[in-house]
Amino acid sequence: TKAPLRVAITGASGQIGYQLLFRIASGEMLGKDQPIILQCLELPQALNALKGVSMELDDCAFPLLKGIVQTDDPNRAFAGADYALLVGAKPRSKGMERGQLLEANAQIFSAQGKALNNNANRDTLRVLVVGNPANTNALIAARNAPNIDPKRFTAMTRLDHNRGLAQLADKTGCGVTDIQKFCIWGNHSATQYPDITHTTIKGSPIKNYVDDAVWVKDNFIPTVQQRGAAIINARGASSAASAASAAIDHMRDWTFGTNGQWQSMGVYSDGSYGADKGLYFSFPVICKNGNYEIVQGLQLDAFSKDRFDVTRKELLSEMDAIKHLL
Ligand code: NAX
Repeated sequence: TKAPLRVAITGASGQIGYQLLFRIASGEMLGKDQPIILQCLELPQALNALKGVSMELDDCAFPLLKGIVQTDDPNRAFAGADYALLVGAKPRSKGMERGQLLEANAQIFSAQGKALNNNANRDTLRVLVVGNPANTNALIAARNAPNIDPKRFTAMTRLDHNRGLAQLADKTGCGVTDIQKFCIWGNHSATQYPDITHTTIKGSPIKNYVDDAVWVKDNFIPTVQQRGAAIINARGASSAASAASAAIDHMRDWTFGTNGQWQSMGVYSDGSYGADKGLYFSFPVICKNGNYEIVQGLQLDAFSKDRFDVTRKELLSEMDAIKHLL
């Protein structure tokens, strides 16, 4: 039998945490034969709620769950961590400006980056930042962890990717697994660029199924970009189960591979396609042997280049707003 892996989750008693913990504990992220220890971080005022969640986890009698740590100390939560899902973040409060939101989160993620650096299992660690602004939070955490390879930090755009697949499946009447070579470029925000220019369906170019540039520009792209807001309007709360599902997909694929298929991940930019080196930027990636690689050699048309630049500039401006903390 395998030794347990340590999975740290911040914001563990929040809405996404409540959807995430049970699926991780049941083996959906790391496999049905992989024992795990959950290491949950929460704010002091949420520790009581976390205790309740932990009681429910006990009550599921998950065979793979070998322990639950409940703490408000990042050093304890990240001790020996093999995986870290950074979900907890400061939400935008009324009247708060964008710069203030970036700053408040930069404080949280710089502290967590340091705690990861000092406590996590640096050689195996995989970090996924879910808490918004996810890409810039990943940048700050990574910069504050000088002894960890920056490629071990990632930001979540898999929910955006999955949203795009669902829209395309609906439009074409095909299954989501028939759709390949779709990707999200850039920031997890309304400037993200969901790109179908390379997409195939059942192996043939998507234009054989959807040949409607107006639908792509005026319907598909804004629907994917604005999906988070549409969920809030309908549900009265932000996406939680779908976000947790995407986080599981991201970590599972990073670990076990994508069989040559593209997925989207916010990763450390090596300068590919002109995305400034060092930004955490969503690219099409292929995962293999426990690593990911940015898909190379794609041609971006003029429309794609414009969209790419908008989201790239937004990420640069986010970095600029918190540069004093880097
Ligand atoms: P909730 O407010 O329900 O839960 C957040 C939890 O984090 C709370 O329990 C809070 O006590 C805790 N927390 C806050 N600061 C913390 C800190 N410094 N250390 C440890 N815990 C802390 O939010 P939820 O709906 O779960 O969303 C969590 C984050 O995910 C938000 O930032 C949200 O914007 C972001 N999202 C990101 C998505 C993505 O695709 N990247 C999609 C879904 C989601 O909107």
